[in-house]
Amino acid sequence: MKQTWRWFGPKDLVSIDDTLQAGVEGIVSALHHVPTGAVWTPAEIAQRQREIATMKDGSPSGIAWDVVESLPVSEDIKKQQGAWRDHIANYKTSLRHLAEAGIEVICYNFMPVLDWTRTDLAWRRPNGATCMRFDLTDFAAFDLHILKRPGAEEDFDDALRAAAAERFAKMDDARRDELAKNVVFGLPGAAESFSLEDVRQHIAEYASISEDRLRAHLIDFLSEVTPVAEELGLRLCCHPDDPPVPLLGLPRIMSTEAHYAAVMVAVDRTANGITLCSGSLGARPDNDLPGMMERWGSRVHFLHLRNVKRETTDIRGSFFEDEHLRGDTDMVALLAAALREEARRKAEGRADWSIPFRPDHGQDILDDLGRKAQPGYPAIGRLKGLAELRGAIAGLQHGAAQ
Ligand code: CS2
Ligand code: MN
Repeated sequence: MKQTWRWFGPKDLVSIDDTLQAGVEGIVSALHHVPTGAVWTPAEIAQRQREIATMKDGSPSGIAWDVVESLPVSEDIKKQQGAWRDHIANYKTSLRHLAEAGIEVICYNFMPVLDWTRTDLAWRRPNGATCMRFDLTDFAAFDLHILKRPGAEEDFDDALRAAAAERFAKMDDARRDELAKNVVFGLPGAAESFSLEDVRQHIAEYASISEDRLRAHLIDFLSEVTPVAEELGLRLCCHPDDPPVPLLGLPRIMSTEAHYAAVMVAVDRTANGITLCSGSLGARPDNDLPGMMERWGSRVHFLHLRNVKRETTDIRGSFFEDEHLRGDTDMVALLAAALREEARRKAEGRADWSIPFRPDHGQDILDDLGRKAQPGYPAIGRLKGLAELRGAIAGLQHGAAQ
């Protein structure tokens, strides 16, 4: 398995030099500054490749841009409105340019409006570390009393509505502002400028889009771009919904194994693949991550290894981002399934036998506390996660060799 690391570009507080000391073998990056829907030009792609290939003192880093995360899918494509056909044409052009640059793995997601959603970006653990957390009562308080979304009452039962009202009443203004900022933070582009009115507007535009319709739009998109990806030798991989439940009245279609199965079967080509994110899917007790890897491994082109601790047994509940080998996902079993998949691919002679993975998020620990890196992306917590995963892989491989 190839040990990769997400790098946000030259503005990232964690440098390429840092990643080398973490033992990273490849980089996951994106052209975050290019507006969604526009073409990624060969010049922009080449520039990012040079940035990754070079250390601060100008010497070669020896690592390359292996995975694109994300080549984003526009809201117009998701809704099939406005410029969606142009955006699909541009997506194909960007794929061509990426293939010409030698990049093969392309991650994207199909979450309407939102990317990931949390209520706390720095929730204190008993040992002083901080992590990201999703608290369902806080989230309901946001939806019902801060966003005041029409129809929100129907999403929560009596007990949860009462708990949310009580929680909201006890929050001071600072926490109310912070909660709104945290929830909105995971919206693409939201860090700059997203008012609550903007959020309401974006949500309202999905009023007539059911889950089935959104799924049909994803399948239409994939029917267009997968053959192009295949011809170019690329592998597309869809990241799951995070958390994997409907939120804010928006349809969600990539939250479970059944959701993935429907889309994998509808466009049944290897180039139409999966980003198996154990941190996202693991927030639901009915998602069996090692089993999904076993059953769908041949279509998994990228792994996000992160662990969450669920705080209830409900399908939709509170959770926090735990250390990589703690939490509710059996990470060693998931790694073992991934190694078995690699062995199968090798036996079949597949050129893509090596599956890239990244430690996904990490907790803030040691000197990263208060350092204000991108939430979820501190240097040391991810380094620790990667080191633990590397150790588990070495143990499994050693065991297999006995
Ligand atoms: C990532 C996602 O930071 C994260 O949680 O796993 O934001 C991911 O990059 C996108 O959803 C992929 O399109
Ligand atoms: Mn992920």
